[in-house]
Amino acid sequence: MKYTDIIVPILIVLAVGAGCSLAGLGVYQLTTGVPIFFPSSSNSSSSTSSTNASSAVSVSLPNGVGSTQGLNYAPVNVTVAKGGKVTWTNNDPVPHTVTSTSVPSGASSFDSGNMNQAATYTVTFTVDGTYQYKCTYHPWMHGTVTVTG
Ligand SMILES: [Cu+2]
Repeated sequence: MKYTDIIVPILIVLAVGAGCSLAGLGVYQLTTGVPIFFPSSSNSSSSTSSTNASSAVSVSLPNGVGSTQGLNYAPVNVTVAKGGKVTWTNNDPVPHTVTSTSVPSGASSFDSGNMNQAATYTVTFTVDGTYQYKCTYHPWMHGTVTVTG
């Protein structure tokens, strides 16, 4: 048996295999309409959104905050886009509140009332500026929300 008797069939198999792979990619591209050779498009969109303030922010009332003066709302200071919302979740067994103490001119004050464990409270912010709030039960608990126009 000559060398070419072995290598030629192998080359044919490889060529057919490569052709099928390319055809598969081509079908995939036609089906999805996504330019498969430009995966950076998802990166550019995420970096664009990161330069803008978020439209939905979560704040935790962490476990132990009702009995530990070193704890606070987490994160204690947040920024949200105008028209966005902030949701507080009480992850502590102790009841708390989210009660505004200072709001921008023209903005409404807010008060969650009593929040038991696992309770959530959401405020939508339509006026830009800085809001200060506290827990009415625990004087060490106070945070800010900054709303950007
Ligand atoms: Cu509290």
